[in-house]
Amino acid sequence: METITSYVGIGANLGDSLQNVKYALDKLKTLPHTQLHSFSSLYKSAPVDAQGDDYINAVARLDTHLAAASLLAELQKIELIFGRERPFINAPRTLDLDLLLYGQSEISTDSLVVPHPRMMNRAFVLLPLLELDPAIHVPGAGVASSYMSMLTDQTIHALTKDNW
Ligand code: PH2
Ligand code: MG
Ligand code: MG
Repeated sequence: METITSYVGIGANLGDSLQNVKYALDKLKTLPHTQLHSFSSLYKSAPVDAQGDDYINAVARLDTHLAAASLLAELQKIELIFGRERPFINAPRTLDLDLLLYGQSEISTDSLVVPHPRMMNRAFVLLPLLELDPAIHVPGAGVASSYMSMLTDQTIHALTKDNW
C-alpha cells in the first residue's frame, strides 16, 4: 500500500501528563508499518470543554502503510497501555491519541471520523499541527492557518526543552 501522511493529536491531563506524552511518542515509534516522521513541541493549556488539570498536548506526523481503521486500533492499544478509562465524555485522561488527519481522506464510520470533527476549533491541535506543516490543508475545511485567528481566546504555552 502507498504511504499515507497522517497526523495524531496527543493529549494528557491525568497522572504525570508530561511523562505520559513523552512516553507516548516513544510508543508511536514502535507502530507496525509506520514511521514517526516528526513531532511538534509540547504545549500546555487549560482544558477546553472539559475539567481537571491543565493538558499537555502535541501532534505527531506518522507516515503509515496501515489502513485508517488499523491505525486507529493501534492508537487505542497504546491508550490502553496507559490505563485509559472513559468514565464520562471528556473525562480527564492519562492519554488521548486522536487520529486527526489521514492523508486527504474524509472518513465517516461509526468508530472513526476524519478529519477530527473539532480540530479546527482547538488551538491545542492547530498550533502544533501548523508547527509541523504551516501550509497544511484540511479536507472539508481548507487552509488550517486561517482558523488560528478565531482561537485567540484559548491560552496555550509551548514548553521549552528545559521544561521537558
Ligand atoms: N481534549 C479534550 C477536551 N479538552 N483540552 C485541552 N486543552 N487539551 C486536550 O487535549 C483536550 C481538551 C477531549 O479529547
Ligand atoms: Mg481528544
Ligand atoms: Mg480521543
